[in-house]
Amino acid sequence: MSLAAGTALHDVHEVGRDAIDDYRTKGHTVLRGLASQSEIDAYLPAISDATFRIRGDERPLAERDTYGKAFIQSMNLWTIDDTVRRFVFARRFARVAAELMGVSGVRLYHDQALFKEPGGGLTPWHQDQVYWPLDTDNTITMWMPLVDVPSDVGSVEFVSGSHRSGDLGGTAIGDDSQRFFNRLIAEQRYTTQSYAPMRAGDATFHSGWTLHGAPANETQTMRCVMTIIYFADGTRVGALDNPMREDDARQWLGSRRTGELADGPLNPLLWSV
Ligand SMILES: O=C(O)CCC(=O)C(=O)O
Repeated sequence: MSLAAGTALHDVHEVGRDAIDDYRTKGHTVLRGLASQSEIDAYLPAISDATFRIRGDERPLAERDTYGKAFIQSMNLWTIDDTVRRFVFARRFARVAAELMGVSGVRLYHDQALFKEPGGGLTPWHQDQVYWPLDTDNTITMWMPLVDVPSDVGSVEFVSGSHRSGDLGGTAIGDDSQRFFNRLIAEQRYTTQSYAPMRAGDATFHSGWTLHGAPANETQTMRCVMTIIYFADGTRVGALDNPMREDDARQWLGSRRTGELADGPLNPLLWSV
């Protein structure tokens, strides 16, 4: 498919000081209008098509576990579709990620579509970096809805300041992590924040250690979201100290081992000064 002119997503989107301060203090922030409606219109069909082409679990919602009910999760769509590749390789987005973290370059960890179905369940509380064998705190996810997300559709809720504590000791995403972190949030009197309602093309950014989850989708509309995960250029592979990290190193880091540079064939440099 050929894309209309003006949809290259390589221009500069200025990141205000407030967003940078917010990100560093709270571990999350929002940039409204990072992509325009016409840009979203140009990319949504390809992202949606690729998402369903490699979708894993096709069982009805009622037969899935809590994690399976949370969303349809399809990863590294850029490797199967050239249009999606242009979206994921957008210098506009990668530069924002670098500016928020305060680093001079970012590499791709992986992309993932997260489509919360009508009636889809909550996304249990979790910390992403439990899964990521990256020896840095400079990891960040851009979470961009491709459709408008009213408050009852299940937008991400972030636990402010939780990124500063590193690994909070929870387990992999699921019922146990939901229980564990619900208790921790109450005990520590953490503040949570959601940016709902969101428009298509708005984007939140959260750090790899920021605790987050999302409510269920109580509407009849699919919550189509695309995410891109970046890490600072120069990062080395960290400890492969749980099966998820072993798995991730194999899938996303070209089987690099602890101490080696995280610069596998699936980790292109997407922006540098
Ligand atoms: O989209 C969701 O419901 C959760 C998003 C999430 O966990 C993430 O982007 O890391």
